[in-house]
Amino acid sequence: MQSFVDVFNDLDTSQKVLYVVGGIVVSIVTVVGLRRLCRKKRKAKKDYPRDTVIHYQVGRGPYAPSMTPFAVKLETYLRMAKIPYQNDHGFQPSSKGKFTWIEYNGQAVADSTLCIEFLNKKLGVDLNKSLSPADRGIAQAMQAMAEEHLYWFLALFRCQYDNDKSFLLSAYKVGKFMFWMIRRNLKKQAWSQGLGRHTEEEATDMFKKDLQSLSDFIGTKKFLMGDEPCEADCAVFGQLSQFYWQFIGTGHDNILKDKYPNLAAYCERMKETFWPDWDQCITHGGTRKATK
Ligand SMILES: N[C@@H](CCC(=O)N[C@@H](CS)C(=O)NCC(=O)O)C(=O)O
Repeated sequence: MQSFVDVFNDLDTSQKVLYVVGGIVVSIVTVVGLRRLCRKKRKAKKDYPRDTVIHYQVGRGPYAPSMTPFAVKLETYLRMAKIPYQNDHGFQPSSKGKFTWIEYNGQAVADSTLCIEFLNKKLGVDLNKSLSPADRGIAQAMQAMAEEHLYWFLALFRCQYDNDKSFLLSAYKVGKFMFWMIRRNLKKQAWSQGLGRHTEEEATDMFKKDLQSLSDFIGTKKFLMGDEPCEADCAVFGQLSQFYWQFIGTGHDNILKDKYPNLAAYCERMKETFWPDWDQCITHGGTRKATK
């Protein structure tokens, strides 16, 4: 019996080209078809009530409501703005490939900041209405530092530095291969962002400078911009929640409590104000006490 290679070799050039092109077309159609099928399956969601935000996020975290600071941010915003919402926990990322995201009356929105902008417009929410234009500017700058700079040190301590990873492995609730993939991806992102190219010592100094700036700026204020919380508090709290409650195994587990007590107090205040059900929103079932 002739093998496929023999049959192929017996063909003339034009037939070979036809075979190869045909093979490529069939492969592309199969891949596209399978992807469409999977997408259709992903869209077959539950029948959610109208006028309720569906917040898609990964599962709860052990000591804070999520391991993802952006999910803590978005959920805190939904609570601060008193918007009805339901969580849908799973590993389905947004159309931009990230967590966290929302759906509102069938409309999907990716990126926590764009979700907030969308809801502000749709529902006429303005959590910054008591701020002057200058204060809005400062709040925006603080949010950008927390999310676009401070966040990367969380990423680096989680994916790059040689710390005890046992907490992370159990907190992510994924297998060892997936854990390796997540960390590898994060490491690549930190490298592209730039902060991942510094030594651990250099990065740790920068990390502490961010915390010091936040600490100096908040001072004795109750919230970021004064007595009343504003939108940027959601983002700042989202990030700080990770350093305060879920920085375990990094060698800086209690950094907020020990070095920046006003930031620790701020985290506690945000938790008390917006998360009365905190203990039901964490998998450990009780607030972590500082360890020495
Ligand atoms: N700017 C985005 C950032 C979201 C983000 O970076 N999420 C991380 C988890 S903390 C993520 O989904 N990473 C997965 C990936 O990048 O593949 C937002 O505000 O939603």
